[in-house]
Amino acid sequence: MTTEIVLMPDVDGAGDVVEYCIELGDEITAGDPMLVIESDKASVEIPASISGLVTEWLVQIGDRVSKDHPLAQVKITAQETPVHEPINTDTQVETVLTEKTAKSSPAVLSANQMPAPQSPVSVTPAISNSVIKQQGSYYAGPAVRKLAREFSVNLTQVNGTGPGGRILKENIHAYVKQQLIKASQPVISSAAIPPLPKEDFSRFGDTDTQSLSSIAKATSAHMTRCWLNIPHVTLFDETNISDLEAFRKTIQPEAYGLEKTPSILPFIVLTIARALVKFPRFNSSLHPDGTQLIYKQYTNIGVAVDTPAGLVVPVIRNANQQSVSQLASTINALANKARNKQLKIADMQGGCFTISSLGSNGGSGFTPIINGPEVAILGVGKATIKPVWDGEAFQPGLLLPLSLSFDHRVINGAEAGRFMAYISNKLRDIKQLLL
Ligand code: CAO
Repeated sequence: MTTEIVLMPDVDGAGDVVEYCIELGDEITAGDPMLVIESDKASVEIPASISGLVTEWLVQIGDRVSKDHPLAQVKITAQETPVHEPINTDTQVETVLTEKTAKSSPAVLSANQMPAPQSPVSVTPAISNSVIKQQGSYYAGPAVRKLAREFSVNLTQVNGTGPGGRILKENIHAYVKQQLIKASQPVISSAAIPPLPKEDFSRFGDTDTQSLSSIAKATSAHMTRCWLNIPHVTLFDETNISDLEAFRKTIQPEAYGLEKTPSILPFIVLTIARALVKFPRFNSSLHPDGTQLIYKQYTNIGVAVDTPAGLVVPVIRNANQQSVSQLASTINALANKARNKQLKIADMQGGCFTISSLGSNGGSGFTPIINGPEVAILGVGKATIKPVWDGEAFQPGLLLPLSLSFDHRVINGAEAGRFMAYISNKLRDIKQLLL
């Protein structure tokens, strides 16, 4: 029996040993991966050039190695003289480019970069066919890659929970399980959306991963569906609510059985309810086959409520038939139920139009996502005092920013403009709204 030394082949520069693919004493066959090295460009599996028993590692994890560095001692177990495996151009040595390299010129390792086998020591055969993963990078050992190949799993899609984000076998199992569950569920989006690249944030500092609440998960899936399925257009306006605000301040809440003065919101809800009657297209939904509009004969308005568990949208029934004080009381009751997690599914169903008011928090405008299958949503920003031209001079006015997102399959810009003008005028002239 003879002993031979396996040398590092030419892999286009030096790299660090990051993983042994086999144990000491293991029997290897020429072509089997022996270890993985990682350079600033790629992770590369180094295959054995000869068959035999690995008796000693000549490198440690973390060692920097370059061409001709001794890697391992191998005892040749076969009777005959060892035969160095010829270069097999079909052998795949997986090379995983880092993002840095992928963005610049990909360094494809080719057969003609490799040295010819030498005697008496063995040199790993040429790395003949590099497989370049262009969508993000990953780290995975050979056994994991083999398992991934068996399941036809694209490793760039798998979250690695091992050290430094390395992909483990259990990550593959979890991924396959997740895909099977997904396949048994209805398809969420009609388009094939390329995934965002995965990032290992721990490379840049400490991280803390927390699960989303069930409300947040549901919101995430619903918002994604709405965003992907509905062609949104958003129209902006500002309306002078100085009179409304002055009137609001005169309201004695006790006189109406209210705990506190109604905010601007019930006035906006009432305005929208009236607008839905005047502009019935805004109170419709597109039939799923896209050929019919379903007009609703009721004015149920959803109000987005921010709660510690996430965003929920309880629905005010027949808002057009309620007074401002009734609406104030209804909104208050629903918001309290929402914050105390007491809303029932039915409280959040049957809406025709949604209002998302960020006003008390701040922000001069935003583009709200339509709460499909509704066809429009009103975003309300924070009212601020601004100069308003009255025809002769600038006067201070309390201006309320409004943003109306509409489904452009159902509503065109001119209709949206008329809808916006209507609600702007009603909110500006409080008498018109209340009479
Ligand atoms: N500009 C300036 N002030 C405003 C305002 C606006 N647009 N909207 C409300 N305010 C004022 C109110 O008038 C009230 O003033 P007073 O104390 O003088 O009466 C004060 O801000 C507090 O209002 P509020 O927030 O308690 O009540 P609301 O009726 O305006 O809103 C609710 C109720 C439930 C909608 C709100 O608490 C909430 O959860 N908003 C968040 C909605 C959200 O997150 N939307 C985002 C969806 S997209 O992620």
